[in-house]
Amino acid sequence: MSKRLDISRYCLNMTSCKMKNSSFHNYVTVLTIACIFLLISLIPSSTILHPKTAFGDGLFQEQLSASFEDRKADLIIKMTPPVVTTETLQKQNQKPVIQFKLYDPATNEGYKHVTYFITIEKDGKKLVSDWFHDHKGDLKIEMKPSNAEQITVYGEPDPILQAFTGTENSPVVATGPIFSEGGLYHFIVRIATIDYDRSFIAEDKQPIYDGWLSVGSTVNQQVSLSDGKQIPIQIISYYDDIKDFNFDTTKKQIQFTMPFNWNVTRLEDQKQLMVHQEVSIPKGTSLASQSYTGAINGIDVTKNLMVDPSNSTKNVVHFMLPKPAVVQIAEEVNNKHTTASNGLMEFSLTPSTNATSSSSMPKMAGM
Ligand SMILES: [Cu+2]
Repeated sequence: MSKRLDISRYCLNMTSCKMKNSSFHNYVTVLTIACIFLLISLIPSSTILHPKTAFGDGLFQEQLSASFEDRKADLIIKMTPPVVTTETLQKQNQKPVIQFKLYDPATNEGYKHVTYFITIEKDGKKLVSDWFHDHKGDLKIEMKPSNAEQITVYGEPDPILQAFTGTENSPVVATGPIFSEGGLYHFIVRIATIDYDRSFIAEDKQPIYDGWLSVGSTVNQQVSLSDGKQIPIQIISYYDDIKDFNFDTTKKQIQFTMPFNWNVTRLEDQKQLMVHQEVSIPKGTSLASQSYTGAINGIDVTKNLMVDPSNSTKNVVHFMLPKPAVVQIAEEVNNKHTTASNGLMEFSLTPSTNATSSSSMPKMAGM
């Protein structure tokens, strides 16, 4: 096993090689979000047996398309397990595995001897930037968050390519301050070889893929109800860390904020944008309800709430805001001139007396 701390010398190539953002990538990304949203809206009428998995996640899989020379190549970036949060990482000692699989979409055949140059960023900061190779074209990197100061990558070094390779039993490992914070992780993947270890694709033709995976940030709070009862509230944010949790006893309103840049141009330029928050409220309490009203910076977002009653002990209320909804809210927030400048998305959630206000999943047999 070898160990390398620094970014390989090849990263010079990376900076000189401009990222290509083809409109096709945009299209696929938008389509992916649309599909996730569609899937969630279809769940009540479908027979999916485990709605929890579809509901509980942030972004855990991306399917990206590109072509090089006259061939098409799709890349799947997939996180296992799909639900990873700061709490499950700590309490269940999760070690999420990120899979990078390159294949021909026409035949579904995987490409072999794939060399990947992978950059992982969070909030624009580069965490990993290195070469990897997998003879079967199915690379797996295990994320092991730790308190170490730097991120280190471990794997078998490929003698020809100076790239990390893994085996079935011992995948490549990235350890250190990676996946230890909640939020979106940005994966930029460039493919350098395909078919044979030494068959390099010309540098200006190497396909580049852009994908995002999210780690949920968990907050646990106790709130005191007016009847004196103390109940636990859990919030999982798949976009950024939660701050300023507050409970307004008289209004029965849960309030919290999240850092957010309201610049509309920035949001429109962002390929992947989905604000997803989950609030778990114990059943059998005065906060439990069939439906809820929600707001973001004072703007009503009740139509973007989904209540999942399938858990026997708690209702899980989801704020699900795809890009068009976020952009629309940002435009309104900016027009008010007051709340955009503090750089916060301010959420509020109140049990509703009007039973039709937010969509609620019907109870499913056996759930
Ligand atoms: Cu190979």
